[in-house]
Amino acid sequence: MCQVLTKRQAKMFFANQRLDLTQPHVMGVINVTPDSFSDGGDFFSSQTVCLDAAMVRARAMVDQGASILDIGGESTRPGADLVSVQQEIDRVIPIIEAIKASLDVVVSIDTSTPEVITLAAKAGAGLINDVRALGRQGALQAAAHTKLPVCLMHMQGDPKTMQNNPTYSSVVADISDYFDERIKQCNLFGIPSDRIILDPGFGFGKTLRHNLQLLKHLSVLANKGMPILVGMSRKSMIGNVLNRPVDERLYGGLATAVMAYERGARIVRVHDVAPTVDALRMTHAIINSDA
Ligand code: 8Y7
Repeated sequence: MCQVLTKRQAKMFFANQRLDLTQPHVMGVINVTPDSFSDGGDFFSSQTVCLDAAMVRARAMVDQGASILDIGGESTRPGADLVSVQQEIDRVIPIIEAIKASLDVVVSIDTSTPEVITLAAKAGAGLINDVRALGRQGALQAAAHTKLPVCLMHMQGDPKTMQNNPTYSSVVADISDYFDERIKQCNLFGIPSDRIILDPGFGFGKTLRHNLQLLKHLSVLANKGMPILVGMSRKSMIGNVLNRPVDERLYGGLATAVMAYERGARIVRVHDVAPTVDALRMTHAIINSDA
């Protein structure tokens, strides 16, 4: 079991909300894209976002125990269409505003775009979740200016080509080195380490073997002392092991969530909130029992 966060690191402020990261937290995925991998188009009708449908999903996830909702307007699936900055803004800002107006939950903005980072923070977002680890021009400055926590995710290559024969000398050590470099950059631009969350980026430029190795040895990354976030829900690493289509990966996904939590992850990004909350509450009770 990993208890790697100090008391100070265990409490993190997400805009006006504080989360105790000694406990497991479930982040529910709300994709406002027409083309995301496992839930694209749920809230779209003739290319327009359906705010009401997205809010029904958001409310259900909060009722089921999600403490964070991750709002994304740009699909990072291999080969997905590029969206313009304005399109991304039009997709995500109304839903952030609607959630903040009626639900008690941390809103995470899944974006790499500096303009979206700035506007999402103004609309009430409490976390910046960037699969490009603030690597786009201007993203570090924009994120620093918001004073919000950031999740730095590792990706090898870019979404179009990342699954073409990804290679590492050692996947865990390489990603650890990558994080050290990105943390240094964040610090230089005014994002202190106590506002940084790390995510190894399951499925982003990784073979099945790399993904399994990363999960098995996740505690190496957790030992850096920063909170770890993981996203494996419905991903092909589950599909490839179990030979199951995307809508039959829940049970496999629960196994990954439990193992990640036991190895130090504190935020688990999922599509299926209720079952994951139960699995992690149960795991937490066992780990913290004095028997
Ligand atoms: C992740 C993510 C996606 C992940 C973080 C999908 C936006 C692909 N995956 N963000 N986003 N971590 N932090 O299948 O693993 O959900 S999109």
